[in-house]
Amino acid sequence: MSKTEVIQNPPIENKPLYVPPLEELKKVLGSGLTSNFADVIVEVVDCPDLTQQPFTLACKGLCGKPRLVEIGGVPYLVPLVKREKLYDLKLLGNHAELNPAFIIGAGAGPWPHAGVNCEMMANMELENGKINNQTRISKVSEQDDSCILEILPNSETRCALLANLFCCEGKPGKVLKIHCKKRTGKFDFIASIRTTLTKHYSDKPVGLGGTFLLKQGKAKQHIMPDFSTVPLQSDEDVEHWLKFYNMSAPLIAVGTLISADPGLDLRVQHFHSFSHHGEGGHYHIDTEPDTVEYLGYFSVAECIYRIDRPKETHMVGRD
Ligand SMILES: *[C@@H]1O[C@H](CO)[C@@H](O)[C@H](O)[C@H]1NC(C)=O
Ligand SMILES: CC(=O)N[C@H]1CO[C@H](CO)[C@@H](O)[C@@H]1O
Ligand SMILES: [Zn+2]
Repeated sequence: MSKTEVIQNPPIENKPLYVPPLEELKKVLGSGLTSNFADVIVEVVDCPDLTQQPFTLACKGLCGKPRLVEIGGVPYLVPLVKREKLYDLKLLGNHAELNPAFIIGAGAGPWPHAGVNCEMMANMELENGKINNQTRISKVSEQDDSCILEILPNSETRCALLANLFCCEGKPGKVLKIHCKKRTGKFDFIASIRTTLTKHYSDKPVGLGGTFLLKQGKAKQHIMPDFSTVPLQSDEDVEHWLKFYNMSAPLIAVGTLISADPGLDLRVQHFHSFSHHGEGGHYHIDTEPDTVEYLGYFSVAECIYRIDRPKETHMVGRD
């Protein structure tokens, strides 16, 4: 029998991250990203009101105690699902010591709500127990394999198995604005930011969280179908099991990246995107590099909370 109670007191580890000045990041990324994009503009700006179009997030800004939170991990999904790994993002305000808490990012959605395994694009605000939930889930249609995107009700704040979240107080403030057009290299938008940071800061962990808009073009994205009943043993098994789509701009992506793993068994980048035209899923890369355009806003996280880290781990399925 599968249990559907959430884990109330998961083990939590906490580590500080390296926080370079925004002006330094502007220089490092402004030059580094040109190896992957033809047009690159990186600026330090006041965060625009992200509740407005085109971002439509639950809070205005990415500032105030910025932090990364990674929950669980792929080892709870692969080779076989551990259904008891169910978490409540409502408890995250306490776990990550934030109130109010703006929570955005990528994870596995609440299968007890959806009836099946699903993707989650977390996008919510918690304040004194009050919830403004704009979180989406996407799942694979059992009729025709098409994408079904839904907004979760305020009463549903659970997620399952794994999540990479950026949390802060949702306040205005200075952020990094990254605007790139025309991809000339092999890296996706987030991998090009991450690898640029790794090259410059080597083993000092720099963590960014926030949002980006795929303004133009399409993106290769996946949605997890319902849990596999046969064990998934390799990256190839996982690829065959996942459903892939070419999803259209505009896509609004939320998630996190980190330049180096400070010994916490992390997923180093993870973004999910949603839209207002019924599509959403796990972002891999744009598919029309000549015309692609990205606009992102990011904050630098001061620390990372690692919640319920898997004891038995592996590197399968982390792409
Ligand atoms: C997505 O588009 C690419 C060409 O840009 C094509 O090769 C690929 O098969 C498409 N994938 C899906 C899942 O439709
Ligand atoms: C689907 C749903 O319940 N959405 C709600 C999310 O929260 C806002 C603000 O509390 C409500 O207006 C939405 O109806
Ligand atoms: Zn994902």
